[in-house]
Amino acid sequence: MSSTAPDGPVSSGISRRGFIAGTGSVLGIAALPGRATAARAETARAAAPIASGAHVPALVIGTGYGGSVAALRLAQAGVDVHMIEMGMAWDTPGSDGKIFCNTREPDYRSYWLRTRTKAPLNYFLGLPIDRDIPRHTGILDAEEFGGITVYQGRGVGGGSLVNGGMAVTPKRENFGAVLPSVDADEMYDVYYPRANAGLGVGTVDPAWFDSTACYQYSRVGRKHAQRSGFPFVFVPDVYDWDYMEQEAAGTVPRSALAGEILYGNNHGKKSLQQTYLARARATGRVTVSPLHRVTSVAPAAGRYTVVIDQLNTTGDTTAVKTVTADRVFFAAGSVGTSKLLVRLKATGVLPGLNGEIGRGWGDNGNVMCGRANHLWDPTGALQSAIPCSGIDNWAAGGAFAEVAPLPTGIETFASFYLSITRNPHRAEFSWNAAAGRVDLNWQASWKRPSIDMARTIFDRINSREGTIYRTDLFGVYKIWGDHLTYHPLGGAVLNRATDNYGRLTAYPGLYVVDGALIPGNTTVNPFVTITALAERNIERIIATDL
Ligand code: FAE
Repeated sequence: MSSTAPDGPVSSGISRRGFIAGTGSVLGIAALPGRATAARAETARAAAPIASGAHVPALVIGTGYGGSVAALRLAQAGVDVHMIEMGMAWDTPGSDGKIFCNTREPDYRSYWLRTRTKAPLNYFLGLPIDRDIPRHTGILDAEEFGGITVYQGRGVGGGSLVNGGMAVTPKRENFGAVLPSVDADEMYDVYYPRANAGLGVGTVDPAWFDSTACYQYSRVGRKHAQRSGFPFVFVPDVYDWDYMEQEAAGTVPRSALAGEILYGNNHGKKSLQQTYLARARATGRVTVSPLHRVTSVAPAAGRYTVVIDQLNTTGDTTAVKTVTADRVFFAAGSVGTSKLLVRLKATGVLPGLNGEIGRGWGDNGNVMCGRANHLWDPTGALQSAIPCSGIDNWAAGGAFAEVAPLPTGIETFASFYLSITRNPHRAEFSWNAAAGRVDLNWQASWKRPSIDMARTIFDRINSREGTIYRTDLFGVYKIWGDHLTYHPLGGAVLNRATDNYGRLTAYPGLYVVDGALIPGNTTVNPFVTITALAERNIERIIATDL
């Protein structure tokens, strides 16, 4: 599998219909690129990875939400952008003809440089389900710190490659706690709508939801929530809902209905590759270097010197490149950006970064659990891997719970949930000089408040339904999946580590544009807020700094 290959035409692994659907909603709000622009886009796609000695006006570290928004808007403003991405391009099918592997059959494509899978839900019926795999630059990183495993996407598209696509705008009354220094009116009038349009967000058709076998598990979740008096809400998603209906009808290849999610969706999901990044590339001004990892950013005569390792697919460094950039945008995700900035400050490369660097990191209060239903409440052998609903007990109990799938392909009689909770704990990244790495001081016991908040929902449901918690999903007799997060946030918090628009003010031309800006919690799933904040900040930066 050639992993550095540039993007080709729509590959056989992604259906043309799915691709067009994916880009269509975006192209609908943007002018179609003209022939000259399209030709330049082709040139960008064919471009070789960045060369040592190159100079670029804008260098973006990472290709997730923050990076993709920054790249698109800079390019539209006439700035040439080079994006550096440590993960693979994910544009070339493997020997099975598919780009991504299935959640039920993880192979070399599944994990980032591991020799054994580390499934978030790692037991079933009390038995461990992890298996050996070849070490490869796979798509999902399970990065282990002392007290928590942080799951992140690796590749062109960042977290959008592996996530559930749940695209949730926080309730307005909760926004003040999410980003206290940001004008809520502007966000809800301008930037959240812009982000939702750019991401191609949609909601399941309620009539289809009520009739399809693949959301039986969600309907059971609704029944149980409502009988206990909790508000049940539909949750928007970037999955193409028309495509999913066709999957259910058997007229197109299945993705969500074939259990694809954690290791990528071969069809249906509008990842950033199909939305923001497609538009960015169509400008002809954006080039991407996959399998390149930034290791240093240092000031040099009014510019920045950026050191980059080129990787092969077993994770070895095959070349070290040095380039210069007028501006550098840190978009390596909450963990990636925080680790870089903390190390560069502590090792004297960027000593002027302020004391807030590395602080304010939170897990968005993530905690998982399952409930064992009665035999008359089956949740279905066929489950869409894309969640579409939640239980909102934020105001009363500090928890918002996704009704999540267990797409095992067999009837489990289980209801499964990922809760986002108002966990008050915040951790700090620090440089461990002896070990030569960045540590995070999160404590495993800090999940206790999250469990208590999730219990405000599920204790009541269990009591009403006469059901119990599953104890076989996270170990032997272990109820709570409290060892992980999917939603790392913070580490370079807005208006503390940066100014109120993400500028690292000690170093003009350095910016943070990703989830590192958000102080630990978004009350709901985070990527719409990350996208909207990036839209707000880059608009200001383009207007005033360029
Ligand atoms: P992110 O998307 O993580 O992108 C950072 C990129 O930078 C990655 O591609 C990295 O490989 C790359 N990178 C890191 N370090 C370097 C370096 N040194 N040099 C070059 N490249 C580098 O950042 N959120 C939702 O809102 N809804 C969901 O349904 C949802 N489900 C999720 C399910 C899973 C399994 C996971 C893991 C996450 C989920 N999330 C969900 C979280 C969401 O994907 C995440 O908040 C965003 O992706 C974060 O966006 P950023 O732009 O901050």
